[in-house]
Amino acid sequence: MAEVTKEKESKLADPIAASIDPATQEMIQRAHDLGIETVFDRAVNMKPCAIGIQGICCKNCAMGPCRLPLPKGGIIGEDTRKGLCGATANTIAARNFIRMIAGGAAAHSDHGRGVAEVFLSVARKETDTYKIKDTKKLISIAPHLDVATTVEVDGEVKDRNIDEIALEVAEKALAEWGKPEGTLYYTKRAPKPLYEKWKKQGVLPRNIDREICEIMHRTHMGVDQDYKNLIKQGTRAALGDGWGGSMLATDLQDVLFGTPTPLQAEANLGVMKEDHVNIIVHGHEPILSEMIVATSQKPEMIEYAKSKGAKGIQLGGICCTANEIFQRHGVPQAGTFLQQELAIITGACDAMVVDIQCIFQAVANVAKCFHTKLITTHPIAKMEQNNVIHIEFDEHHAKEDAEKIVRIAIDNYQNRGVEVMIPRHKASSIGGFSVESIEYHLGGSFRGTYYTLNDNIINGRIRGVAGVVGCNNARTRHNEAHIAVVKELIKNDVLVLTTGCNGIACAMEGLLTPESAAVYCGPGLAEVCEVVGIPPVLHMGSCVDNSRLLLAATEVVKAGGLGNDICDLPLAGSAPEWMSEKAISIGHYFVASGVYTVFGLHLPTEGAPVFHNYLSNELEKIYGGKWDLEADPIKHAHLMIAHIDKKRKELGIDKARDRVLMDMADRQALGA
Ligand code: SF4
Ligand code: MSK
Repeated sequence: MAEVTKEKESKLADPIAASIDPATQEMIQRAHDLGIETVFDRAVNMKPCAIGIQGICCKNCAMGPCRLPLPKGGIIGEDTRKGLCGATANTIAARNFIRMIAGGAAAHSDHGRGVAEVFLSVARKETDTYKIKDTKKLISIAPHLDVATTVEVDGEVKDRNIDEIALEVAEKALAEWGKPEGTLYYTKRAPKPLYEKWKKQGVLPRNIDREICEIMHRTHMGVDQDYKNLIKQGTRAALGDGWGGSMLATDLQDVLFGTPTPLQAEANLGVMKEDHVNIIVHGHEPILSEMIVATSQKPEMIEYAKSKGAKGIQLGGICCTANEIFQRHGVPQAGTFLQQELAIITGACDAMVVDIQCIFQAVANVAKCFHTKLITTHPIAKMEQNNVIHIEFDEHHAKEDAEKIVRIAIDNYQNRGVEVMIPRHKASSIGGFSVESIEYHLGGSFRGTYYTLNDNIINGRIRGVAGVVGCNNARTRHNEAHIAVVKELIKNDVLVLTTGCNGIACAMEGLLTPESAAVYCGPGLAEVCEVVGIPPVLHMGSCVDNSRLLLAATEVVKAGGLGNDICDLPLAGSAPEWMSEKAISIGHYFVASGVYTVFGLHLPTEGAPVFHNYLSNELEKIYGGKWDLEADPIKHAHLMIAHIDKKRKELGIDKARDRVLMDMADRQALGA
């Protein structure tokens, strides 16, 4: 007789252990009270695979999966582990790692392709739904795609017709995904020494799609068996993301929807309003969210909402859609990646509208417990559950689609149950620091450079700059590492640039306000923030907008006084709570651009010590940047600070900082 196994009893997550955020804790408790399971509970009940987490499980052919656990006590002598085909742990970990890069680069770049296609439609005047909003940005990016912005007529140089520029930019940009010859245009935007390194190493991306495709080929059973050669292709694909697909996505979005400038908003689940129709927009592409924002602000829609008994329409964003509509419209950020189910559990979410990336399939199950309409909108991202509505969104019918979606939400307002519980917690925030607006705030428009920023780095008030980015991960306490790393950095006078869910976490913690500088910063950074009127943490947008960080670093190099290349700068990168393949692609293009990059949690390379060492030590000799790993947030921040100090020393500016940090008593003693 077959043995009957008793189903294991599910445990519930401890709300306090699961998150540092009080709104999240309240909602986890409410989920328990209502008997609704969330990601926090699933994380308690399902442990990750100990071999997979170290990157040493291969399932690239049907002779596997081949699992190569590290022997107890580590490798002593020769590493003899092999898969059935003979693949070593290094080969397997490198193949898995670059497949993650391929996944991440594909996600960013396919998003970018979608934007480029809409841009081409606009340039061809096939749609009037979207328009070119920022012609100044269009003219600024055109030369980087080899598109002329002037013409010579009868010996006289004149401005070229803007429609012609737009069309040529659109065609050249879209061709970057599949051009048969040459290399990506935007790689030439990098500092020259960096570009030359890439050229010498043979890692200049040929086109965006090809590098991703080649990863899938090389990692197929029995192709590339050399971890160094594999990571070289990973580098080429990651650069095709950072300096290709993502950078094009950011630029073309700015041209279509406007380059962000600082705006004020609020963040956390408390931005939802009980007496309003609440629409949560979740995912990544502003093509959708821009239209939802515009539609929900139309007077006839607000009137329609009032006719149903609501006082108005409240939009809120989750994940990078939150960052996109925050930085361009000041729409509040309802939460990070790990709060998506919780927004529905408030009972006040009348519709959740999703497109692509970072969307839990579980939101459909949670929505079943409430009146919430869950609407998928993208042809490549559907859900199998029968309570999900699919309204395909395309640029030719975008207005009608957006109106249909907003009406569904309004009509649903009256179907709410009695049990609405919106946490009261929210914080004020300022975001929208594009490369251009930082230049304006820190450099002054007349100078048009990052001069003031460099000056303050050289004189030591600002110790250095850190890019802190990335996701939440249910394997660690929600937002704890994000906030601890950022606070430790600003306490030590490191200016933080943030994107993605780290940006939302910082907003929820009140770190995106100029006032937070006096509370959390060291004296040098606090002084700069006070004088210039900026927050110590500058919100630079969504995941694709990590490309803004690359260009900001390039501007710092150009402004002078801090070396000739990104790897010379007192700069470090971090993803304290990463989870997505996109984070690996971002991490790797930062490393290959010369940035010392520290990840939290773990890296899926630890089971292959030789390959892991190659990423953490050897890559630096080639590109100037390297990977590091530290789960403890304070140690994590101090690794970054140590790197920044090392770079200050190499630049000969370490003494300046000692002078700035002398307190008044020291100065008086010196003067005596
Ligand atoms: Fe195993 Fe090699 Fe097949 Fe991977 S490719 S599953 S290591 S036999
Ligand atoms: S949304 S990729 S959880 S940052 Fe871009 Fe957040 Fe990470 Fe998704």
